[in-house]
Amino acid sequence: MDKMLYMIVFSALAITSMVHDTAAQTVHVVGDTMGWIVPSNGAVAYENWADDKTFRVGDTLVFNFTTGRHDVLQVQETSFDGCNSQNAIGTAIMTGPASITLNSTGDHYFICTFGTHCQGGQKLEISVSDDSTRTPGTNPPPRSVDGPTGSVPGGIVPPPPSSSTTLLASFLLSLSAIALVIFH
Ligand SMILES: *[C@@H]1O[C@H](CO)[C@@H](O)[C@H](O)[C@H]1NC(C)=O
Ligand SMILES: *[C@@H]1O[C@H](CO)[C@@H](O)[C@H](O)[C@H]1NC(C)=O
Ligand SMILES: [Cu+2]
Repeated sequence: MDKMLYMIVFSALAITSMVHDTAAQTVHVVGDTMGWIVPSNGAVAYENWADDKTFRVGDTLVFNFTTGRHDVLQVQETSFDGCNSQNAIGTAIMTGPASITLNSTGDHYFICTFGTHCQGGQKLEISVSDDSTRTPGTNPPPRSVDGPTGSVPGGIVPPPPSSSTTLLASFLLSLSAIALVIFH
């Protein structure tokens, strides 16, 4: 009977943490419908795009570009300013659309290494804050997709934590509480 009890408690905890995790991330489609291109108005385009957004650890950036026309490379600030690939962080992603999960806090810099695209303004600077800076006491926003398209490559957006999942989690939690009382 003890084994059963542990199993119930464990699944309840696992599901609860799953629900918690999926509630936190946001998918940001860089430039929204503009995608990842050389903007007609230069670098200000992506500055404006990033301006009113909050990026947090666990969020995903989607660089939407045509494979073979552009790429994405994360670099350090000096290379971002000078538009070169010298201080690269990792390797360039050549296949579009490219999804990049933000795993660390601080400033993140991305450029396109094709021709003079970066000089033309195809560069993105964002500041990533800690996941825990979400206002306590308020419900975190559900996993959502920025921008008007509402779709990600492949067209699959993980559903927001549904009330049925939450219900299942609370059901299992109550079940384990009951089991504790009965089998103790
Ligand atoms: C972030 O972490 C995920 C999962 O560990 C990994 O797949 C991904 O490559 C990481 N992203 C970056 C930009 O390091
Ligand atoms: C990427 O761009 C294509 C062509 O403009 C568009 O059809 C698609 O919806 C875009 N994908 C995303 C995630 O915005
Ligand atoms: Cu480019």
